[in-house]
Amino acid sequence: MMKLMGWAIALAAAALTPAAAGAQTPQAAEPQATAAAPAPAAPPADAAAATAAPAIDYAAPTPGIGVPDGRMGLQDQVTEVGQQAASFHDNWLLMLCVVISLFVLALLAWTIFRYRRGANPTPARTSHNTVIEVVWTLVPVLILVAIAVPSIRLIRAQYSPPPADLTVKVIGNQWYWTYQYPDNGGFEIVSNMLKEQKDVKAGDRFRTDADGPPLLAADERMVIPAGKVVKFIVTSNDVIHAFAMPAFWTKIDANPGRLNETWVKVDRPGVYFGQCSELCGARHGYMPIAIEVVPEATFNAWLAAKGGTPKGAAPAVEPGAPAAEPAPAVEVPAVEQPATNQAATAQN
Ligand SMILES: [Cu+2]
Repeated sequence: MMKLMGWAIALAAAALTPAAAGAQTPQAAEPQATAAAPAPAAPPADAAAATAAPAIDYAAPTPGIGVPDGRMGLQDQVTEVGQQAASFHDNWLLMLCVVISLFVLALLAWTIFRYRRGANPTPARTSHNTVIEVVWTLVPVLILVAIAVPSIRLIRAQYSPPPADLTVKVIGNQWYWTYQYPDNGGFEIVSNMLKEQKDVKAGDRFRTDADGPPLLAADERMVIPAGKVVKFIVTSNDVIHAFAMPAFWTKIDANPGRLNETWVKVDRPGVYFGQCSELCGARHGYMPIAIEVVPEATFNAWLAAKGGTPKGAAPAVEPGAPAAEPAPAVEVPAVEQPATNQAATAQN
């Protein structure tokens, strides 16, 4: 009985592993209290003064959503797959583990007390009991089936994405991320961690609380539209990195020479933070991922500011709709991304 229940628990734990992998260890632990930015929609006031001003007003982080806040357990999930997975983990797997563990503990305690030598001087010589043997075989099988069915359903949801509205190619580099938008003219965003004020030269841009927590804030965020299916093609330029965004239930390796694919659909506008999650060298801990989810009009404005175009811009005029409006006026002129990653070069 014990042995089989042990196997059942081990298998349950194995089934749990992908779920646990989605959880983020809040590595930037100490700054989280200070990361609570005032208002979710407050634009970073000082951004304009910086050398690399973002093309749109970035959202300030919302405490507790998309930002690690030191709590135990999973971050609040903002994708449907993430919500399913978190619920599967919290309400089913974890509960099952607790119930099985308590049951085994109770059996153990009962055996120790009831059948100790003092209370039971002549041990029974029973060696077979058909009913119990059938039960301890069938019950674990049923438990595993009860885990496997929702688990496989979740895997199917994760790996059979709906048709993508947008594709972003995510490339890991030592030690920063680049994001390419092949559907939108193929421009590229270079995203570096924002340093603290004490670590930069006078006049250089540094992190503020509106940018995000220390070690998680990035100078350029990946911007994606809200409510759209976004496909991430993930690869690397050098060593293995991993593209992880805990609030999206997304974690996938970035392998040089290979393309991995994952997808998200986020309805809630805002900024979300993740990190490279594969030990990739000396500055592994300094290549955060910041994703800004914005309404589509803002996304198009951002595209225009980056020199990109909406997907299928020219032919895509819906019948009956007025001629495609030009992207809303953007004050910041379109600036070419520098060919070299100066910030990364400077810090490496
Ligand atoms: Cu990395």
